[in-house]
Amino acid sequence: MHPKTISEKILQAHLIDGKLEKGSEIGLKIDQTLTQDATGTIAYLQFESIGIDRVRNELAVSYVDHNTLQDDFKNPDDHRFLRTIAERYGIYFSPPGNGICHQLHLERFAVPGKTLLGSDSHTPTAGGIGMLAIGAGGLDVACAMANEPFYLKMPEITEVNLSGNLIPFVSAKDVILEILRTITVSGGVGKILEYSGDGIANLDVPGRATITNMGTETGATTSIFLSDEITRNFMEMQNRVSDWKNLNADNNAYYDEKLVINLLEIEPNIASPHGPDNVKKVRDVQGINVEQVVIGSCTNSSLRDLKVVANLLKDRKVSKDVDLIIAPGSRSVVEALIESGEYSYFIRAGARVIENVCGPCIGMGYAPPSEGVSIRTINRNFPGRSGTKDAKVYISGPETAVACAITGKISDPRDVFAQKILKCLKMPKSFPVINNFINPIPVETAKNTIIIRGPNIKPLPKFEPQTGKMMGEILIKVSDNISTDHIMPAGAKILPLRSNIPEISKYVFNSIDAQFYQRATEKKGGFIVGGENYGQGSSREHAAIAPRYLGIKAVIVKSFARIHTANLINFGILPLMFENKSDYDRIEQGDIIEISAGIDELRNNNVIMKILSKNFEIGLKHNLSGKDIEIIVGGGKLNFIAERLKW
Ligand code: MIC
Ligand code: SF4
Repeated sequence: MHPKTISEKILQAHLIDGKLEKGSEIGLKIDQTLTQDATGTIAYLQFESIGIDRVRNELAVSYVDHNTLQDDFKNPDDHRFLRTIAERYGIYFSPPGNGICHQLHLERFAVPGKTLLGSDSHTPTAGGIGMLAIGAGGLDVACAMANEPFYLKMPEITEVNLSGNLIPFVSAKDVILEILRTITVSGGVGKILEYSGDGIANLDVPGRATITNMGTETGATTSIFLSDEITRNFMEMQNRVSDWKNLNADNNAYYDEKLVINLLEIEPNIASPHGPDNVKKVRDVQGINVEQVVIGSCTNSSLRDLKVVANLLKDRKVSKDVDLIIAPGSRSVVEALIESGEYSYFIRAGARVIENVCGPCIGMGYAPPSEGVSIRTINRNFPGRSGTKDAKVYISGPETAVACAITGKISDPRDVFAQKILKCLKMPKSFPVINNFINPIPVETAKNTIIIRGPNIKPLPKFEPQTGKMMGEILIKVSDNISTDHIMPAGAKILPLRSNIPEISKYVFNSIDAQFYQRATEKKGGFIVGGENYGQGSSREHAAIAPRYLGIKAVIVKSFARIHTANLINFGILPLMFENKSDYDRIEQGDIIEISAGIDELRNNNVIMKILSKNFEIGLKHNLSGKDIEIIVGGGKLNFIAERLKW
């Protein structure tokens, strides 16, 4: 037996199908699942259509944290649907206001050595505790709840070696921003980032979770830390030390690649508009006027982070030019801050403390002013995501965010605060555990639960197979790093339509091309052309279902992000790539094309695209497994699973 990495140990223990050989397809047993409301409504409709009586995996949790504004019936109807369907099928339910899914999962459920599949791209947050946690589309999570294996290509494993100590006012967020600067938003695609080195001892579990959370922005399949005494202390604080186990890589374990980071060299970092890898040293952009600061999100809303924020705000005032908004990660975090008296430091400083939700991170209110500069401790600053198209959103750690809130300018915290503030930070011995979850009820009672559906919850559309000879127009040609926020925008206006595919489809590509919906409808569908890393960002399967609903047959790009590719496959859209990337320059929006993609062409990976309007042809390729081809040829994964489980 060769020495193993942490990832290999967990993968091996959960392997149902395939071999742990780089690039080959593996099927994994999934222990735990999580959903959040914005992806959950469709995921549970899909689960329901699978037709089993109760969830079959170890633990399934449904969180409500995204769509929490209730300015009409839509969101509360969705919440009620989610509560009743959770009761019906044996799922833990976390009502709105309880907290942000990833923060809560880390506090209450994450277990070292187990697997977690979540319908949210930041599911790898639980990697901070030593869990193999992967983000996926809702349909894949629905299948995992039915105990179906989760399939993926065996990732490469990259060792990220952290050495040395962090300097004061530099924390986990600055570390992951440094990694993003180094490897960019596509540097992690097809990889697991596994952390090692003596520098890990500097990082508590929330800090590790900040790093694994934002590993998602590198495109990585997941990120993971070991489980050690620090993990044990965290779990003890959470009153669930019995879930702890020791987990580490074997000596001399083999990694495909190694990245070395000396923590001592890291300074306060900030990602500038409009991408999480556009990272600069705070010192290099200091002095820019700031109008809004947002502290929170699944990246930086832990007790550790908010204690730092509270103590930096103590006896100070937020600048009159700045709106400071704080969204804590959970009720327990708030309770601990109330118990210690630190909560009042927010209030006295003039901060607006809002509900324990995603809120501003996903544009659910709290949009910045026109052309405003907003400093946020979130993980994504794609254009328009904040709700204000021309806002300039920067991403920083909590220390820098507070420095900016106080001075009204982008400022390095080392210049604003005295070191002694951080030295007097004290973590409580135990965490006030507030369990406001609604627990599963026995199966016999659960069977009688009536699932309540409001008028906004529309049935899932049925899709017919679309392969063979496909003809149509290139409806849009986009550039590199197009995110799912570009394809299917979120925000307070569009998010409430997540359970209504016909309605939400009207907003596909809305932020970059307001005519797209009309064009796609008039032409009865067609094709999308894109550049590198197409579909980066979220797990939202709506970025595939809605284009599919509009008749998109194939997406042809230079390269794809992982979760979006899986979602395209699940909904029967062909994810194709240029054999020769320079062919991207030879085609334009409006070109009429024909693609021959019958089962044989797909199996032989020999797909030809004819540009009929210009009279030339080019070669395309794909990364589809045999099973993916079957799914696409059958019209999508729901049809495939129906066949497999013989409904
Ligand atoms: C995000 O941060 O973009 C979201 C909103 O949490 C998404 C999920 C969604 O679109 O519902 C994600 O990260 O997967
Ligand atoms: Fe919520 Fe933002 Fe985290 Fe997505 S990234 S789960 S919107 S807090």
